[in-house]
Amino acid sequence: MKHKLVIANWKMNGDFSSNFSLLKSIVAFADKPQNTQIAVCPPFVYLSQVYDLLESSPIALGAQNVGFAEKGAYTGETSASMLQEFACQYVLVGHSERRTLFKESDEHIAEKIKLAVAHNQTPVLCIGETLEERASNETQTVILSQIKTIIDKVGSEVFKSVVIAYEPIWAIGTGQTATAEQAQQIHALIRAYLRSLEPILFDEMTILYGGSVNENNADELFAQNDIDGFLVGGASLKAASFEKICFAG
Ligand code: G2H
Repeated sequence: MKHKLVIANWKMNGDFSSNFSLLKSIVAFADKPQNTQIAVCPPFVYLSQVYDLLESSPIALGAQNVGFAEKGAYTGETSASMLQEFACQYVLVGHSERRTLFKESDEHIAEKIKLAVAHNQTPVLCIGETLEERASNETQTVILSQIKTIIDKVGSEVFKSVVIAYEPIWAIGTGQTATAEQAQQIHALIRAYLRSLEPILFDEMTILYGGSVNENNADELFAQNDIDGFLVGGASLKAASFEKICFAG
């Protein structure tokens, strides 16, 4: 049975009360799905609450973002060393919402990855193509160039610690999921490309799928050879849906 990683990306949702109920449900089933690591990425202000509630559970804590500098005058930012104090194990970087809405550049993404790795966190690098790029047959070029750009900036030794999340932008929060075949095709492409670059260092890299994953499509997606798990947004806010996704396969 292949190992599975399922990361809940709560985005800008939640409050003390709903976080409490949701986590209570997740903690109750978290040790049951076999070979599965579950992680939860709440908004920053709830890291402390979630850290306390996850104590002694097998669920890992993650952050939705991290600052691109170690410390200093960066109003509104949170550093990798601060996240380390909450034992954050995963950090999302380069999510399309951050690239698009907050103009996050490849330079910043690379710095975030370096800092996260230096603080023992696993960066989850999100990549994906737009609908227009897919329509004009540019998906492969776009995806591979997003990966190569970051490898060139951080170096292979750092990049080997990255988890990749393939999230076609047209499938994010739209209810329109890539078919299992479409997702597998890109995951296989990514894996082959990584192995061609660094056969040993990149051999075991984890590649997640994200974009409208739900309780109905998770089984078929996870059955694909090169899909190692999921980055889940909307469906991670509903305990019953998230549970089925964690048990997928
Ligand atoms: C993609 C995904 C999680 P959703 O952004 O990162 O969100 O599952 O709501 O499409």
